[in-house]
Amino acid sequence: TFLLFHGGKEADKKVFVTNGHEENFESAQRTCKEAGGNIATPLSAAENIATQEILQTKGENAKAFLGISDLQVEGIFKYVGGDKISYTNWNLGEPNNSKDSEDCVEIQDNGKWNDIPCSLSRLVICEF
Ligand code: GN1
Ligand code: CA
Ligand code: CA
Repeated sequence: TFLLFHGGKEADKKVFVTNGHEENFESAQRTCKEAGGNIATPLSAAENIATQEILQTKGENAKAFLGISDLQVEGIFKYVGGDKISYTNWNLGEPNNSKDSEDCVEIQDNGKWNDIPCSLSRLVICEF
């Protein structure tokens, strides 16, 4: 599986890399775990930029899930590991829990974050 990932970007001590597939949040999380990594979770501007650079290699309007959700408690965004988030890069007006149904987080190719439904399909970016 690991060989499906190439073209990684480094930041801090992580490598961010995509398999080029679009999957829902649960599936993206599973894919990254199965590859021995984790779904991309930028903890700093440098890590966010590395993630953004992956999107920019995928063409216009690419978006990817991050390892962040408010599935547990509405309005409280946590890392998949369980801690409350520290670094954020929300787009203006986000998170807005649009239609009361947005508990996962996408990063857009401008690097900004937006909460969206977890059932949507987005590019899988993992960190190792
Ligand atoms: C999108 O399409 P609309 O306006 O209902 C977006 C929301 C954003 C909103 C910002 C699935 O919602 O997450 O907050 O734009 N929904 C999706 O205007 O991308
Ligand atoms: Ca929400
Ligand atoms: Ca939103």
